[in-house]
Amino acid sequence: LNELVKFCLCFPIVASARNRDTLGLRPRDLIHKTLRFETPRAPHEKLVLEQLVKIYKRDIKPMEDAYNYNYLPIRTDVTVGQIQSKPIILFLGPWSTGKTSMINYFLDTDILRVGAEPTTSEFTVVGYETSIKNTEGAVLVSDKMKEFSPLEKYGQGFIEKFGGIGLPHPLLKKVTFVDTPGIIENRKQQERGYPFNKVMQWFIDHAALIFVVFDPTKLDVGSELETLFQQLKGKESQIRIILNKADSIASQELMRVYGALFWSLAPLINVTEPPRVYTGSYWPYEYKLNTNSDLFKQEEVSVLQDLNDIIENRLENKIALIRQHAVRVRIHALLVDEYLAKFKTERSFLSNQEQVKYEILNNPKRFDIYKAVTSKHNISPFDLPDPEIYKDFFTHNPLTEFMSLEQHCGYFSGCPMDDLETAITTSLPGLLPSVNQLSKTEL
Ligand SMILES: Nc1nc2c(ncn2[C@@H]2O[C@H](COP(=O)(O)OP(=O)(O)OP(=O)(O)O)[C@@H](O)[C@H]2O)c(=O)[nH]1
Ligand SMILES: [Mg+2]
Repeated sequence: LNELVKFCLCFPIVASARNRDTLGLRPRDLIHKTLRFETPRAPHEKLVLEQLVKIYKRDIKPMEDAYNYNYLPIRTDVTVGQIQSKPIILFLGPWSTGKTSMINYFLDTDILRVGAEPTTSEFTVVGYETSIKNTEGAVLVSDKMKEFSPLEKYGQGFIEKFGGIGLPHPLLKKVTFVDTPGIIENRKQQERGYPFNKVMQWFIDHAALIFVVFDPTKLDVGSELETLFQQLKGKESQIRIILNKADSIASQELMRVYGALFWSLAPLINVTEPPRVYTGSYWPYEYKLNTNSDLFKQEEVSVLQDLNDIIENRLENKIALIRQHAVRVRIHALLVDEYLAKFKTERSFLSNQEQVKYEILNNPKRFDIYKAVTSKHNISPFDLPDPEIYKDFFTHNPLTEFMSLEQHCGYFSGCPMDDLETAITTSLPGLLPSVNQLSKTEL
C-alpha cells in the first residue's frame, strides 16, 4: 500500500478543469452541486455530539452496566467512538463491479487501486486526514475510544486485511467510505483466514448507506451473494443497488440486464420494501457515444441526493439511533427486574431455589413475566425479545446476582431508571431543535 501511495503522490491525477477534456473526463459539477461539500462543518455539530456523549454516559451506560446489557446476543452495541463517528457509506458486491472506482470518482482521486481482476483484498476505511496517510488495521482497532475498536474481536487474520487511507477531501469531513473485497463465488470462507461474513455483518449493521454494486456483464447470483443478501435483510432502506458500468452496453441491452438483475435478486429481496436500484457509470470518464447519457446523469443525481440526505440528516439519525438504543436498554432492565421480582415471590412458596429459577426461566409465560412488562410499562409485545434469549442470558449472568431497579436508587442520587426514562422522553428529543436550527442556518 505504501508503494501505491508513493506512486500516486509522484503522479497526482486530480485533474484541473483545463486538462479534464484532454483526459476524456466528465465535468464534476453534478457532484459539487448536489453534495455542496465545501460548506464547513457547522460548529454546533460538535456541541450536539458532546451532549449526546454526555447523555449516553450519564443516563444510559449505568443501566447497561447494571443489567449486563452487552451480554445480550441481539444488542446493538453503542460506544462513545460510535456516537462521535461520521456516517459510514459502505460499498459491497461481486468482484470487479467498480466499487473502488466509485469511491475514487466521488473523491476525485485514483489513490485506491482498481483493476479488471479481483483487486481490493482489504476492508479499507477512507477517512479525512489533512494529508494523504495510510493506517494499519492494528492501529484502527487499537484505540478504544474509536469506532472501529469492536472489530478487534475478529482476530489477527482480519486485522491484517483491514486498513485505512486518509485523504484531505472535504466530503470526508462529513462521511467515511468503506471499501470491501469483492465477492468471489465458490471461494470457501476459511480461505480468507478470518470470519468474512461476521466482519461484513458488522459493517452492514453500522453503515448509514450501503451501495451494492453490480456489473451488467456478470449477474450470476451464487451462494456468497445469497449469504450477503441474507445479511442485508432488515436494512432495505439503507441499500442502494447500483447497476454500474452502464456505459459499457447498449441501451436496449441495459433494459434487458436491468430486468435480469431484478429477476435473479427477487427471491433475496424483501418485496414489501424493495431497495432502490440505480444505473449509471460511476467512474470519471466521459460517457461513450450512443449511450443513454441523460439517464445516467439523472441516476447519478439521485445517488448523490441519497448521499446528501445522509449527510444532512446525520445528527438526527444519530440522536434517533441513541434513543432507540436507550429504549432497548430500558426494556432489558425492566425484564430483568420482572424476572427477579417473580423469583423473589415464588421463592417463598417453593423451598428449592434452583427449581424455582429453572421453572421461571423455562416458562416465563406461565409466570406472566412478559405480560407484566407490556402492561405495566406500556410496551408493545412486538418490542420484547424472545424468551429463549433470556434463558441463555441468565445462564451466563445469574439472575440472583442482579439488584432490583429499586435497589439501585439512592437518597440523593435518585433512580438510574428515572434518568434513563428522562433521556428517552426529554433530553434526547430535546437535542433535535438545536439540530434543526443548525440545518436551517449552516448545512
Ligand atoms: N466501462 C466501465 N468500466 C468501469 C467503470 N467503473 C469501473 N470500471 C472498470 O472496472 C474494473 C473494476 O473496477 P474496480 O473499481 O477495481 O472494481 P471493484 O468492484 O472495486 O473490484 P474488486 O476490488 O476486485 O472487488 C476496472 O478495470 C475499472 O476501470 C464504469 O463505470 N464503466
Ligand atoms: Mg475494489
